[in-house]
Amino acid sequence: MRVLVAEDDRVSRAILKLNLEKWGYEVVVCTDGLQAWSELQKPDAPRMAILDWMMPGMDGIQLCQAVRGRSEQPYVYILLLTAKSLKEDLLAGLNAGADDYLTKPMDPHELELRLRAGRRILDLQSELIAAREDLHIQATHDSLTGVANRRAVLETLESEVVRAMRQHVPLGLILADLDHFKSINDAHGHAVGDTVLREAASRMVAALRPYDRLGRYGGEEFLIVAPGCGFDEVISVAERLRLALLEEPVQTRNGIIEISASFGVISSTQFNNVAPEALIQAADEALYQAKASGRNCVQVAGSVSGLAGNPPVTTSCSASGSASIAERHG
Ligand code: GH3
Ligand code: MG
Repeated sequence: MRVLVAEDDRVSRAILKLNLEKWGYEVVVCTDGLQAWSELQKPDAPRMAILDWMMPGMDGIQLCQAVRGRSEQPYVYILLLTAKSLKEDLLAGLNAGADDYLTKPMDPHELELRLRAGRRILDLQSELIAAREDLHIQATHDSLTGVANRRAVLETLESEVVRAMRQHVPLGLILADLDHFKSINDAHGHAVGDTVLREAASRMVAALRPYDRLGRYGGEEFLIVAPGCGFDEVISVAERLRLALLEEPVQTRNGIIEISASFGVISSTQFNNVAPEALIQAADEALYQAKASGRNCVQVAGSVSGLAGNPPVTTSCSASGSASIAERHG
């Protein structure tokens, strides 16, 4: 573990450094408060700091206050070191944000034990943060495919609809459903079906831009929110996804399996002030039409209340592709 030492007295600084290195710490030495503040602002700053109270530039109390005044930074465990021993001084130090306090002349053994206690607190805090992040991932991601889950992608849709309306930029929405997926499960078993689902999700994510969001909407159905996509762009994104699934069969433990999907798409350029639910419904109806027109194709939504009124459009339907998929999966 790295420890920052801020101490203007040369002898005390040398003793501290020597002891800390003996106990296995990597030491970042600073000779005044300003230098310490600059070190503590670096992205990989030490998470433990031993600060002398009286220093030129910025004193230990000011440093404590500056560190605690930051938000969204990893917690820094601060131990104040001072010749002051009055109770008011101790309280002022703790009030400024110090975690612990040691009076000079310091007892090296006591410092070692206090630093150990500080490390326990930092370790606990890291575990808590990791557990919280883990819970957040579980709550927002689909455990099978690793993509956003239904709730998370719907939240993205809601916020992107608001943003699109406020900034007067288009927003694309795509509903994708794997074709004849049930027959893959029936022919090869559920585990192979899971492999296909994972691969399909991963190929679609790879074919999207970083700021598009794909989520698992249902069993073998995916919802894609594509910010900035007008009518033509959302069709071409869906077409890219369609080809990403089609271009190569999926490798499974039961051999290779060819897959395809059908797509219902809608763009905000087609509507005025329409609720996310209405958009999904329109994309869902388009998806239904894509299935009805032979699958393995992209269908644009044509009728939703509030739509500016583009006629239904079927694009890139691959009749031969869908026929062969239909044959393969019965
Ligand atoms: P269509 O082309 O009309 O969409 O036909 P389909 O067979 O894809 O659709 P259908 O709704 O008949 O079947 C979907 C299947 O997806 C049924 C369900 O058991 C399966 N499924 C849903 N979730 C999972 C999952 O997590 N893993 C696996 N292996 N299968 C799943
Ligand atoms: Mg399906």
